Amino acid sequence: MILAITRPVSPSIDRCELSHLERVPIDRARADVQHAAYVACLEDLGCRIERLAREPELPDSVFVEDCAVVVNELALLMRPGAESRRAELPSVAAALASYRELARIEAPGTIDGGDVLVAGRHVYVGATARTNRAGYEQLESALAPHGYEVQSVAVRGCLHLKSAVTAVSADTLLINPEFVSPDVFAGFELVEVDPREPAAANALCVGDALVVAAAYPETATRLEERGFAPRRVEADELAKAEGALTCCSLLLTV
Ligand code: CIR
Repeated sequence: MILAITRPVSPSIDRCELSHLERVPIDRARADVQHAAYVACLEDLGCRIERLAREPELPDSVFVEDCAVVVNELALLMRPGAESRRAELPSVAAALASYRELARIEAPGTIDGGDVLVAGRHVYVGATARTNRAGYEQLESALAPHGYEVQSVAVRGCLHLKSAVTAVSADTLLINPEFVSPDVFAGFELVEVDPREPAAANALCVGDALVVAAAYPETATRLEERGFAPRRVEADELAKAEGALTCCSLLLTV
């Protein structure tokens, strides 16, 4: 069974961190509706949902993915690159402690979960403004003993590695080649986003199912042409906070 840890949208989301987007007003009610539909989709796909308490003072706290990387062997708590986000960790750690042994990235390391793509035994780590070398090295030390091959990846023009590339099945990645070099991912089948939809590379794999953002129909068509049957969810209000689909949950097999 897949457990999905989620957290409702903070009422202070308007004060979220932004790196590559202009700040525009976020319609809280609409963001709530979209988030609820996202959670309902996960439930419909068979996930058990564990909802963390809303965090009124933590603007980005809906994006729980950035707080941890969870593999079968352990949960590794991140140390987010944005200081405003570090207070999100304790509640995520408390939830994960029931299911996994915990380990932590310590200062001076910084790393956001959005920068860590786990694809089988391969772990790709974005070198971004949020993730530094010390964070990368600590993650490698934590995961390599469990048989994971960890690799640092250059990323340009977007917030996180998973803004640029995500797994859509065990052997296929969805990628925007403008943001990350396809050459890095030798051995994987690649589906490129439609060039008119640069933000479309973030899709969420839930077991054998695939969830994509409704805002990127051309990329969804490309996936369908390659034999995928993606479900669409509306997430454009959350996208104004620079968050996408993987960011809104932590998925773990329990
Ligand atoms: C931030 O800048 O940290 C948030 N506004 C967005 C985080 C999105 N998370 C993700 O892509 N994993």
